[in-house]
Amino acid sequence: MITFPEFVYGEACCKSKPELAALLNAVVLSGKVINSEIRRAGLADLLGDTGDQNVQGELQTKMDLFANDCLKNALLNRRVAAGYASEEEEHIVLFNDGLAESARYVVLADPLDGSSNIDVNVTVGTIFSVYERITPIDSPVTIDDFTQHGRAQVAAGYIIYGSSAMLVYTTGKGVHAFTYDQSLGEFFLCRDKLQLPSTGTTYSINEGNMRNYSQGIRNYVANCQQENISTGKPFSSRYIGSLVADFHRNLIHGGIYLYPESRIYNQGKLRLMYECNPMGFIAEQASARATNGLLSVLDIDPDELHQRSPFYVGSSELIKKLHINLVSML
Ligand code: P6P
Repeated sequence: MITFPEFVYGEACCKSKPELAALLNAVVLSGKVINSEIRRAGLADLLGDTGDQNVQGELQTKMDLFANDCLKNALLNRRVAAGYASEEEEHIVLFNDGLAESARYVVLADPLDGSSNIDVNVTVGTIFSVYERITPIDSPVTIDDFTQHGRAQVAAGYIIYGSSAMLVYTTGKGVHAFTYDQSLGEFFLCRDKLQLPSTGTTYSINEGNMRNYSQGIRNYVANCQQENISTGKPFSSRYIGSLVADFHRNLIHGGIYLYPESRIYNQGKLRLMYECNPMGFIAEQASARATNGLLSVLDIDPDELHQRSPFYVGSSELIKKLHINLVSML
């Protein structure tokens, strides 16, 4: 029974970077608090919307704001990060008290991915991404610290608030999973060096938007619905409306998640810096793939903090077949 702190401080890369281990512990602490509030949201007047919109023009739920403040304050109060950016913050947040500016890392997050599902008790999650700042220590962070290539991430992960709460993360040395024991208030290691199966028979896409997708996407989905040569069965369609939940299922059983560009979202809906890149880092560390239909999302040159990207993530064989469909329609 290894706890998360024991595991992360024992990781080679964290032995040389204790501040990174401390930062990840702060993220996990906020996950424990968010988990607790989610499970009592209906009793704590935390369901529903705030009536405001975030920078994305999406309705902000009360839990979006709670999760964002929880994560931001956990990082600021421990001075383990020099700055923060998230789906719920229009601009980067500078932690500009003296001690925080000496921190080496910045954190980007989707504090509560899939939050529109909260009111109907469907799984949601916190997605986080960590970079070493590129601006001088002891100076205020700038946007350049937050728009680095996805390959520059030093850590990424998610906390999924499902039938059980789980933490999945990587620091570039494999993907490790922990299950939360509510009675002990601790995350315990349940799987290390997780590998996402190279193939699978599940696809996740919002089929209600099918008319808005490219012919290549429609051809790929049609192929999934045909009898699978090796299994003699068609794929199963599973779409939860929560990236973390769909990704986590595919991490365990194999499968593919697709959020293509469309007439509604001409650059795709998901945000590159705090949804695609962290999930892409985890995917590649688990021998899977995460692309925008052409190249790994980790190789996309970021232009701005909240930019969107088409996003395809999952089993390497399924992504390869998708690319064949997309290229054949160019
Ligand atoms: P749609 C949640 O808002 C999210 O970012 C992902 O978690 C989820 O997979 C997707 O958007 C759902 O979007 O347009 O299908 O409702």
